Amino acid sequence: MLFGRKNRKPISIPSKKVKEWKYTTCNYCSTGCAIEIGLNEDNRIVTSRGHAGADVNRGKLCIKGILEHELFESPGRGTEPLIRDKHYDKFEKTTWDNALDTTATKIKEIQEKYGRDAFAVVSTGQLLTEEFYTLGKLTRGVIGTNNYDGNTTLCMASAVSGYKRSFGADGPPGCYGDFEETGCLIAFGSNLPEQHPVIYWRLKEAMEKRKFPLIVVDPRVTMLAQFADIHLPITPGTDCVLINAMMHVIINEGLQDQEYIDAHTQGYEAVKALVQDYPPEKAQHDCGIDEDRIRTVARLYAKAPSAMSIWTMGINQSTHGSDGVANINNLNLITGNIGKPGGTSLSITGQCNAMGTREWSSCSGLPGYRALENADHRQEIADFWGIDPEFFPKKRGNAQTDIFPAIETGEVRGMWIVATNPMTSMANTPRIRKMLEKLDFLVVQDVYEDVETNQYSHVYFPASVWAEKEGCHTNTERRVNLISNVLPPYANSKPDFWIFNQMAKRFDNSQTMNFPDTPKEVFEEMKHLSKGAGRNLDISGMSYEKLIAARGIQWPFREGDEGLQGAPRLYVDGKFPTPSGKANLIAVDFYDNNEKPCTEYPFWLNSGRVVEHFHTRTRTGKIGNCNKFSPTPYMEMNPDAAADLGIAHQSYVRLTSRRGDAVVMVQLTQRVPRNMVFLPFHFHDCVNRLTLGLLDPYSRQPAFKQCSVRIEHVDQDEAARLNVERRTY
Ligand SMILES: Nc1nc2c(c(=O)[nH]1)N[C@H]1C(S)=C(S)[C@@H](COP(=O)(O)OP(=O)(O)OC[C@H]3O[C@@H](n4cnc5c(=O)[nH]c(N)nc54)[C@H](O)[C@@H]3O)O[C@H]1N2
Ligand SMILES: Nc1nc2c(c(=O)[nH]1)N[C@H]1C(S)=C(S)[C@@H](COP(=O)(O)OP(=O)(O)OC[C@H]3O[C@@H](n4cnc5c(=O)[nH]c(N)nc54)[C@H](O)[C@@H]3O)O[C@H]1N2
Ligand code: SF4
Ligand SMILES: [Mo]
Repeated sequence: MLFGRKNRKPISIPSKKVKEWKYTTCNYCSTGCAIEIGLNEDNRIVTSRGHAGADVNRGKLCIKGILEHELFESPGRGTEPLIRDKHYDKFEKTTWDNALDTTATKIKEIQEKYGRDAFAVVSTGQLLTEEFYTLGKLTRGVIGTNNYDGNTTLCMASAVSGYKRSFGADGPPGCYGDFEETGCLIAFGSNLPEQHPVIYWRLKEAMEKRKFPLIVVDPRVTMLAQFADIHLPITPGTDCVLINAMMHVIINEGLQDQEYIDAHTQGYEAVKALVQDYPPEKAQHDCGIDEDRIRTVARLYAKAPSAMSIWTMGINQSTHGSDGVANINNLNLITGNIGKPGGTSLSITGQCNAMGTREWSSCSGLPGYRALENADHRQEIADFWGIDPEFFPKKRGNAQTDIFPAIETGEVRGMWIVATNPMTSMANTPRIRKMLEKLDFLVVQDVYEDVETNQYSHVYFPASVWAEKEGCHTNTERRVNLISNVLPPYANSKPDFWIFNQMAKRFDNSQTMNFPDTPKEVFEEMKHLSKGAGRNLDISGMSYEKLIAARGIQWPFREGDEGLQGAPRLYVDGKFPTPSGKANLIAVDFYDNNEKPCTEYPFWLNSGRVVEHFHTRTRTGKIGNCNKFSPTPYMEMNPDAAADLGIAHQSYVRLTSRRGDAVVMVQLTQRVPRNMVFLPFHFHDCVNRLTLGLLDPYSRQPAFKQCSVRIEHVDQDEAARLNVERRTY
């Protein structure tokens, strides 16, 4: 047989017959990849590709993005509004008018009887920014409840709170371009290759061009840890101890940037005094990293010409989440690594538009990072919306994790859940189930009617998804990008924007207000509200046309700014939006309040994600080429621990915690230490039946990653049957 070029048949890729490519942005994670969707001559979607001209992804997409166009016609999509009188009755199809009228009437009834805050609105990080702004106007300005928050409390709340405490304002100060400039990078509790694959690709490319040390702090040997120069397998929940010990070394060896500290920060003496209690030889016993490692890493970081930290849920989802973020900021401030190329504190955001909701939804305040606590801000927004400022509460209300327990106490009687699935995603779901059952009225607005939370609703609003709508997202590096409307809404689903506008019409006090008909007009309102001297969140120079031309623009981008390039970094001049203009160094002491392994529950329960699935699998569970990689609830377990207990690879076991139990399949792997199991949280009736979810005192974010469980044998046949039965798709 002959080999070689001459005799090789060329591979021919069948043409997809794309007639037109339509521009949009990915709707899963916060990386913010620009996508082109290919339509054939019948206007049907045949393929997708990463946009080669987009700075974020430069032609790349991950498995979720490349298959995202299969969502539009995936099983379980809501086709018509549904209604039922009582729980467990069968849902009946109804008209939009009836669904909206019934909901508006119920909201009014509950508010009249029990007070305005008795009706809660729980939102998400997955709508378009114009939709967030409109929902905020509706909730704050029309319905008027202070029980208004979103799933970002499960996700980014600690980052927001930490940024505000350190710098005086929210907003990640760095950008992906910092990878090209940095001299050292620490990643705390962030598994980029699986959770932000295209950010990881940017990092990897930068490291290939110019080698710099990558240090990964994670109790698991994640994919990122496998690529790291140094992996610090930290004891769960103790990152603050590690950082304090690093600062101890830096300060005691005189490696701090005293000039930067003196010119741009306040509170240094308190931090310096506190970290004296954290010598590495003592800290090692709490954080599980040996003292010499701590010293090596501290010196490496402080001596690098520039150094940066990134983090995700390993930090945020902790009882020390906000403190962890403040402490990462401390580390960067004392080494002069804020606002300079390659020197930054870059929180990697979670959901595609978790930034958009922080900026514009009014969940935690008023639009454009304004605060309910500030009388001038209340007046300004009330004047702009045309309402009485006294209608606004004078301080922020409950976070999502406090709204749900307020159902138990009878303070919250009705709820509108938009684009989130708390029956799977909140901690201790047996308790959440009881809360949902107790509500007098629940309306669920979701793309899928088979979403678990919908089992407890009285009314269901079928929402349109992703590119069936038009509007913006903001990604991890503050880049605003456009989702263009590629397809009409599926069946009789409606864009969330339309639903909010229709609901507003049903309340009297919207009569004097303006609810524009198109997202583009809303964008103009937001631009107007973003203008102002000294405001970083300024988008007044942007337009939909410019966003497409630039494939996304970072804020601030002010009216009159030349070109199409926003600001890559914040705080470059060392001025911070605090009263003194200086950043706050905050002494962060550690206290140990987690549920920890004990004789009865000897394993740490850690949870997180895998690359092929997104969250509660309402979307990726329906895409065959995503779901096939992990269709079954499973856990990672260390082979030595399994041998001790006589547990075989791919067998089923029961996990039990103080809250509940779950049956999962075992995957033996050295990724987890002997005293830990790791569960992807994507599956219903699984990890969150077990979790405790203690709350961070500042951010109210749950510690999803730290509690304890025991492992028991189960009947394999019964478990297999159960596993098949509970697989809804
Ligand atoms: N494929 C995919 N990508 C996603 C998502 C998805 O569902 N699927 N979701 C998006 C969203 S909303 C988010 S928030 C992000 C989350 O992105 P990541 O935070 O990167 O993902 P997780 O797997 O939740 O957690 C990351 C790591 O935290 C570690 N960890 C646990 N406890 C600790 C601790 O005490 N300290 C430290 N340092 N680390 C700890 C875990 O071992 C885990 O490896 O991903 C986004 N991207
Ligand atoms: N144990 C454990 N639990 C966790 C975590 C963990 O790491 N461990 N992570 C937490 C984190 S970081 C997060 S972000 C949460 C996520 O938790 P959820 O927000 O509950 O998860 P999703 O599955 O993304 O739910 C979003 C819902 O919105 C719907 N949807 C999508 N697009 C649209 C739209 O345009 N309009 C409407 N109306 N609906 C839409 C989807 O179908 C889906 O049902 O989970 C948290 N829970
Ligand atoms: S990396 Fe994130 S934004 Fe990019 S294609 Fe994947 S899921 Fe979408
Ligand atoms: Mo998240």
